[in-house]
Amino acid sequence: MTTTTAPLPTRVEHLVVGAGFAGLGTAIKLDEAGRRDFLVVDRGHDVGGTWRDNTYPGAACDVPSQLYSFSFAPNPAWSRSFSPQPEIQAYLQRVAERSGVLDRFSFATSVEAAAWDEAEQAWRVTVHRDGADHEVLARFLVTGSGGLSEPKMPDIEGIDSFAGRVFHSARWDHDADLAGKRVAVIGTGASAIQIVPELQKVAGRLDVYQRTAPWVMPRHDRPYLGVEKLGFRLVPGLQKLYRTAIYWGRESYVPGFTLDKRIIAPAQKLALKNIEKGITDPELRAKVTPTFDMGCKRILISNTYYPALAADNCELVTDRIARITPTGIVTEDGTEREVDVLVVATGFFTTDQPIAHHITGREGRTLAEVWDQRGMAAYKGTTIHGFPNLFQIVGPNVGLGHSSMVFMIESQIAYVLDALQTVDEHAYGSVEPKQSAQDAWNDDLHRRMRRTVWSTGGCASWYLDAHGRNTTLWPRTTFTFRRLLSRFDVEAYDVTARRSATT
Ligand code: N01
Repeated sequence: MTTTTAPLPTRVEHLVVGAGFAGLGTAIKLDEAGRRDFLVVDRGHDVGGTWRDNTYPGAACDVPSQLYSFSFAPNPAWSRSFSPQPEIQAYLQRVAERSGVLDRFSFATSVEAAAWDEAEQAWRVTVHRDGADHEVLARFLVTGSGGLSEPKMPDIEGIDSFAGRVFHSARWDHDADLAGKRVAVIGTGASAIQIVPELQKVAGRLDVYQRTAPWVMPRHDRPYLGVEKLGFRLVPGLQKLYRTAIYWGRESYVPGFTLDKRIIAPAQKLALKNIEKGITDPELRAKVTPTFDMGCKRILISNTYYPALAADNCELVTDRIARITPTGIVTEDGTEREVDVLVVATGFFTTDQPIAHHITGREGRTLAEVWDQRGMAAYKGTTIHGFPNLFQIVGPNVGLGHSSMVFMIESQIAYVLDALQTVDEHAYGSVEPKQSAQDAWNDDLHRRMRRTVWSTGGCASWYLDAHGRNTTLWPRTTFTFRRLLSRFDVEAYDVTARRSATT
């Protein structure tokens, strides 16, 4: 437990929202650059972000461990090729403690509002802590609050009337007694397929409510051998080598994969084999066979999901849910299945980011209002026209379906640091991307997007917004992203001169 609660200043140079990979990485790099006047706020009680919040049984990363760490803080302690959640959380706690930045972290602190103050050339931010609001004036606002941080409960009739325990996968109720109980899981996404095999082992009966069958590939996970772990510890270059090899392996096929059905077909065959291996019943096999192109939704990996569904105490329910009663779930065919505990693994608010409702830009409109009209959009996924001195880590179209977000986050942090240095060198008061630069960036993105499996694959996914536009994923390689963000391109920005040096 790393909790510290810094005093809340009235003025600060940089205010960072969130203490996950994005916020923690930003704090460390600000500190390293000598920009020590920062405050990181997080509504939780520890660092870790999504890895702090998702503590459900079976929670693990589906990206190889070697990629899932900061490049500047390699982790020779990974126990296996795909790390379980407690290891990632412990890693982030260790990095935070060793980096010496925690004295500027304020936990249990939520951002209520942030409004651009033109006269001050700063963000007037209202944060809530210890039952009271505090105002902090910050020249730069960096949000690292994450695209998968706000759980989405399903809008199912009667859910509030359920008399047993009900909770979202990202807010696991560890006091819920599941042993021998009748448990239901709604959803079959990345979270659910990790939860189901664990619940199947302990529940008396388990009903899994599937709306859309996902593609599930085999999970090539294994514990690291003693000799590998020793190698990681003694030869830092070895870990780098693993990391680079995995990167290149992934990056070399991904752009083609998203565009070319001939490349998708062999992968689908592998996944169909995974079904055959895990399930013998032809009826169940048919139910779990996806009806859209692989990649259209996030590709899942598991060796235990299908065998769990095939177990005697498990039922895969594919009839649509009609309503929830105090005692169970009624499907559209009229069947009611009684249940003691209801686990809702229905995902997150992704294209309607809650933080966007709290940030008010130069023209007095919130980010949510601007995005509501035009769709979620930023320049280089990081800066937004109308919102000076605001930097979003993991902003629009920065997400990945295939590789490590940590690489993307580090690319953005480097861009932000370069921007801050440019601002200092030229004594700018504010920087804000030109509308034309932002539009050109997004036009290009969405032109590329039209040909990808995310648009043509025949599915509805959380990658798409209400207008059917993919505003969450990056459609090119991660290396291209890094190259495009390798320098703060001030020519794409409107700048103002600094009026006062008081903030
Ligand atoms: O959420 P999801 P998730 N009635 O949105 C169903 C990351 N992640 O928490 O497909 C019935 O993917 C919905 O059905 P459908 C990863 O990026 C990473 O599982 O929309 N069902 C779907 O099956 C991932 O993509 C790891 O038809 C309803 C499910 O609920 C992201 O988090 C691990 C419903 C939601 O799936 C989100 O994954 C876990 C309704 N009303 C998660 N509403 C790693 O390993 C929704 N569903 C790194």
